Amino acid sequence: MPIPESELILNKDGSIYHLNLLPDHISDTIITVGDPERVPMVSRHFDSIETQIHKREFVTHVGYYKGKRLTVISTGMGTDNIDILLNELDALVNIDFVGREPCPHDERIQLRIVRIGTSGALQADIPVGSHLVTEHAVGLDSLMQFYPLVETGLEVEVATGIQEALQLPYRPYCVRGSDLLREQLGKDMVVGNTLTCPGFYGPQGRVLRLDLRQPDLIQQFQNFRHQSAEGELRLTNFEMETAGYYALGRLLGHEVVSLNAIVANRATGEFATNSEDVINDLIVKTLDRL
Ligand code: R1P
Ligand code: URA
Repeated sequence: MPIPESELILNKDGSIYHLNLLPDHISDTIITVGDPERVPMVSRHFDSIETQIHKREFVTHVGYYKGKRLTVISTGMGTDNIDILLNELDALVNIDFVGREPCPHDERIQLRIVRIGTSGALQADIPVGSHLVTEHAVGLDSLMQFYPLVETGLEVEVATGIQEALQLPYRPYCVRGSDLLREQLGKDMVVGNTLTCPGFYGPQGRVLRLDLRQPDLIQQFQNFRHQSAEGELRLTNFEMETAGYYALGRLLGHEVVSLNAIVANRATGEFATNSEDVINDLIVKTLDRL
């Protein structure tokens, strides 16, 4: 059965609905950033740029870096955008737009997707200015209420422990990312466990004019520990997308890694005065390791 026009939505030129891209536009390795203005911060390092396309918050540049074809796309903020990004990127490589059918299993393409984003540290020993690669991601957002994610025993234990510690009415989800990409790109970085929050203020314990339901939310995040045969697991940092990437990457069969420029530390109360430099250093390091 072909996928209906209301589900696989194509623009008049045959491009996919939100990303505005055709299958030929993208490379197998894709760098993603939240802020559209960060796309040229990546592509200015390219030797040449062959394609520039944008729609809404999704700005895409495709080009060559030291002879390697790379794509950089901005996503905006939040896992709802990551749902669009991952489904549409996957459709570009694994769905035949003419026949409107998924490609046969043995012809599926595995993308390498590298998030370069900013993040706040939860622990005092992770300084502002450091680079952190995510091992486990924990999602406090609702995206995985809608997909049959399969989690390992350890992942379920961690997510259940966080539900109990925070007294949440639902169980978060927990996903360990690609070991291969983490080892390739994250060498010399802090290896951490990232909490993905459905917001920047209340869900990250920030108080401006609104009180929180749980005034000690940050302490709960900081104090959480899970002991297992693999050792002690703590939450190191938070942001707003990584768990969505890791979960959808597992479901769709793509390799995904999240690299975080630590621009805030919620234990010490610091915010980086040189956040652009911290991000740029992470971009350059990543490009050279891909
Ligand atoms: C909040 O300021 C935004 O910054 C972080 C969060 O995940 C959220 O998207 O990531 P980016 O720098 O990639 O946007
Ligand atoms: N991004 C976030 O989501 N939180 C922070 O504290 C910093 C960057």
